[in-house]
Amino acid sequence: MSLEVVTAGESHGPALAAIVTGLPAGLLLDKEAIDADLRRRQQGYGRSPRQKLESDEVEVLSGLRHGVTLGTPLTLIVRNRDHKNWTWGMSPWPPEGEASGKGTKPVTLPRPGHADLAGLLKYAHDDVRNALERASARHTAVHVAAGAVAKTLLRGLGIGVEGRPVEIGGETSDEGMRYATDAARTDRDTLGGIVEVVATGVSPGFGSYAEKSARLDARLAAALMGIQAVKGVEIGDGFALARRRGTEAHDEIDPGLTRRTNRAGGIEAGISNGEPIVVRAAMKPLPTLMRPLDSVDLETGAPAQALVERSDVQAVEALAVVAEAAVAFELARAALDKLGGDALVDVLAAHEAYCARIGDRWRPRT
Ligand code: EPS
Repeated sequence: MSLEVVTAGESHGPALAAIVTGLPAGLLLDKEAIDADLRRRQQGYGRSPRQKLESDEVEVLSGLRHGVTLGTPLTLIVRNRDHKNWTWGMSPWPPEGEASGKGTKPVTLPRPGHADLAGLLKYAHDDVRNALERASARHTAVHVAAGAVAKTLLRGLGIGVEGRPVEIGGETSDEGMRYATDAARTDRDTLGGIVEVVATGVSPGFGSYAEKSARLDARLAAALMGIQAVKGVEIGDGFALARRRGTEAHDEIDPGLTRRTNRAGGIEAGISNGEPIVVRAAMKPLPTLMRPLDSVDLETGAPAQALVERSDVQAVEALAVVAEAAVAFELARAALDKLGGDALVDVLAAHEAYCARIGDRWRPRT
């Protein structure tokens, strides 16, 4: 059984949920470590006032007993504290009593760049809210919880995964990123940026060229493109490779099987090659704008300005945590595809035997 996750939940609904299947039994989880990643995702310099309302914390409904996985589906829940302001507007059942709180009036002003218009047309909704609630990046919270579980498994295999912002609003220094965020806030505008995720300690041989769906680079790209607002992904030197000659583009192999460079970003032919895995994701500026773009009022068909709501100035630091979780989840999936095992002890034994076969230098250093 492959490692998989499905999630559910609306941004202002009662809760977000993730069901993770295919985890081996015997993995010791640490609630504090999962909550620490949830907190990291909420921090960041450009976050919206919404983050003052939320203090994300994981709850587990199944698949875990006394902190140890059972090898059965693991259900993770993160509650939306803001739901208390939307109990009428986001009531799962027909609401009772007078309309009160938020979300009581239909949204008819689609924001360019958000799911609003295409989602409304696709699902035959008459309230944009029915599209935007699920399209919102809010549910990245449960993906981060699932990623924290994946990181626990990876740590046992000697693999570390870390994400960080490398560019915000075109600026690459810490100070420049803050300055750009402040300037955009003053101008009541939003920014995008680029994050980088590096995974170290990955043995060669994760992923496969046998099928395109098994290629590790394809899976990482899909996982990262699946995150809200991501418009580009590159692996290793990525797009820059296209502008180089072959003699300047590849990573020469030394007798000890080490590489002098890592232009491939640790993946050749869809398989990890033992070098650090390096991936980057590009995020567009957030589409909820305080200075709205031109749109149309779907109720009247007349030209109008798009919906104005509270928004983050930028969420690139949050994306770094979400991208880290996505990469960790895909690496854990590739590791379990390679090593199998219903129980963690079997996974670890298979990894040990595999590392012994390909050479001692690949043994995890934990
Ligand atoms: C989001 C809009 C904002 C963000 C939200 C993602 O939410 P709201 O509409 O409630 O102000 O704050 O992100 C989160 C709530 C979060 O926890 O990351 C969107 O439209 O994608």
